[in-house]
Amino acid sequence: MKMQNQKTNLFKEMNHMKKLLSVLLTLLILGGSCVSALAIEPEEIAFNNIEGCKTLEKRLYSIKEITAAQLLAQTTPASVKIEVNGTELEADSPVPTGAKISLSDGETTLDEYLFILLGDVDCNGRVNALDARLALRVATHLENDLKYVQLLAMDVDSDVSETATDARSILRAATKLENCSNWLALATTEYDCTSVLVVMEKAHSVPGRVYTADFFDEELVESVEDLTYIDPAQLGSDASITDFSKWHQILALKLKEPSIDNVELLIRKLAGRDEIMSAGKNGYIYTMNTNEAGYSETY
Ligand SMILES: [Ca+2]
Ligand SMILES: [Ca+2]
Repeated sequence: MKMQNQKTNLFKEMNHMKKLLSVLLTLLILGGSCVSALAIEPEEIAFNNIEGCKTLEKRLYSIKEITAAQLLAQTTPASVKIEVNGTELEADSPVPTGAKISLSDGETTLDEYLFILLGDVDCNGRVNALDARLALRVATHLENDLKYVQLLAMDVDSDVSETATDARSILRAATKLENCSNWLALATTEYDCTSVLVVMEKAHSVPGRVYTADFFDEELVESVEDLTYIDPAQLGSDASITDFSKWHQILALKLKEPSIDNVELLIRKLAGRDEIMSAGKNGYIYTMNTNEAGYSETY
């Protein structure tokens, strides 16, 4: 009996030691990851201190032509690699739209950023008249075969569409007529990316009409919220509401997986739809020129 008790005590003791050991190990592991996180926190890397450069999520936007050496010299403390199509960029080469910037601690990759030189549509690291010409061809649908990153470089007013307005701005910037600092501010403005705002065409704007996610895009959209819902009891009491010829239904499409990439993908997918007058980023302030009903259509 005494032996049994001793054994039990020994087991208890061993279990206690095991628990202590596992706690110590956990602390060591946690401590280790804290140390490494502190030492090489990507957010502390000074991209945003580079004049004319700013990040939004994993994109590094620039409005200044910058060489690989200049970018490397100003990016500390992590070690940085700048690649274009898998080849490391020469030090004196201008960093083009589409370059991949990898940050590492010398061994493992910590983070990757996509470089976008706003206005550099042809991806050569310079903004000039050739970019404006290409942009105009895209805006007029003469050119449809651009990579996604080229669209990001062309959309200098950040409305998620590539238009003649963008092309004209790029031409003005290329000829030094336009100060493009607002491009950077627009491109890197953080916004609520949980939903996309949609303004329906009048013919598809019916008070109380319920739209479902699959009407828009069942892969990206989770649910639809009608921001213009009108209480049926109010109908008939207010002439401005019942005059449906001047009425647009405004919807918020909630995304299944909120991200700036998914917001932009959905807006681009909706762009060609006849039922939709416009689709835009949620929370963006923009004004439409369809103010026929006499109310301010500023959101
Ligand atoms: Ca260019
Ligand atoms: Ca645009």
